[in-house]
Amino acid sequence: MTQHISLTRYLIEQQREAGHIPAQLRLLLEVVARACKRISLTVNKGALGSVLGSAGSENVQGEVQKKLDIIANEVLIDANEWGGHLAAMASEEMDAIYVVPNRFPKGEYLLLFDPLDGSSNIDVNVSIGTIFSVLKMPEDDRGVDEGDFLQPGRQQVAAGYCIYGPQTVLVLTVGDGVAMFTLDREQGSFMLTEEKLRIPEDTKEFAINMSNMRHWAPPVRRYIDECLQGKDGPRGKDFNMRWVASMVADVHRILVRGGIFMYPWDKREPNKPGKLRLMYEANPMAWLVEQAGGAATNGHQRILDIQPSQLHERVSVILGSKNEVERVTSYHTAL
Ligand code: P6P
Repeated sequence: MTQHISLTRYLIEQQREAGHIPAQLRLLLEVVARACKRISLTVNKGALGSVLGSAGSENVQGEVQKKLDIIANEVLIDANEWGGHLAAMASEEMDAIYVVPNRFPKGEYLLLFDPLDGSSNIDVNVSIGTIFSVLKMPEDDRGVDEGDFLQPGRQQVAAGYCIYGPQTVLVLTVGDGVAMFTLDREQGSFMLTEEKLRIPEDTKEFAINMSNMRHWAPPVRRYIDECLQGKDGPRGKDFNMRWVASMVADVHRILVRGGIFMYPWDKREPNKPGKLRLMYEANPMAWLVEQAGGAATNGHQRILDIQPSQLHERVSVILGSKNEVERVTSYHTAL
């Protein structure tokens, strides 16, 4: 039987041997993983835990909050605020940043998260997940403010997600490739089940919400039309389509077997660059995908090079198999 090492041992080896992560970052990632375990247990209760349904409130995005959105957010705040490795946190569910209270020591990292992405799927028992991103505090002696978070995604020091599906799987990069850890509920530990993941550079599978087709810009329309023409069309092969409407689930599939995920700008809300958020959805997913040999752009530039101007800003997302992402991007830049 294959021996699986624990997340703890993997992180200690990343710290000790690969020199990729300092002790404070290792401790932070252990705490985030423990928080994800708690969220997984709560999500798995479903209707038995009276955690389903709407919370009767809206988040900063003007979206109806589910009870589990708020619970997951509180679990992450409570788990991370006292450890001494963070200066502040930012969440999709909170308008302003959360500065670590003065009663706790402050550290040198910033943690950003979407505590429960895909929450429209919670009540129908479809996979959802927590997405997280870690940045370093800029070197200066002034206090922490929102501006400290506004760093391009290439500055991330760790990124990952935890998918709550048939298995609970933590997917992580610290800049040394992508590793997957499956939760062993008997031990209560995340165990390494995949590492050095590679996304195939080509694919026959695309993920996009087809109901928005009439609203897309021409380059996206051209790409999907060509896929739909199949082997008799310019691509010379048939394509399959998947859309879970849970970014964590769609990206996990792409990390495991390839594909292209697109949530592009569309003319429904032309002033918004896209639906997904740059800082705590697109950036962590883009780094994971690039670390696995894929690509991630907004149609015009590498997502990880985008200089943020607002904490909750949105972005058009095209990510996955490298050759497909480059094709879609070339259709945009050819205009
Ligand atoms: P639509 C979930 O609400 C989310 O933010 C992503 O996880 C997902 O990819 C997207 O929105 C789904 O959006 O418009 O298809 O419901």
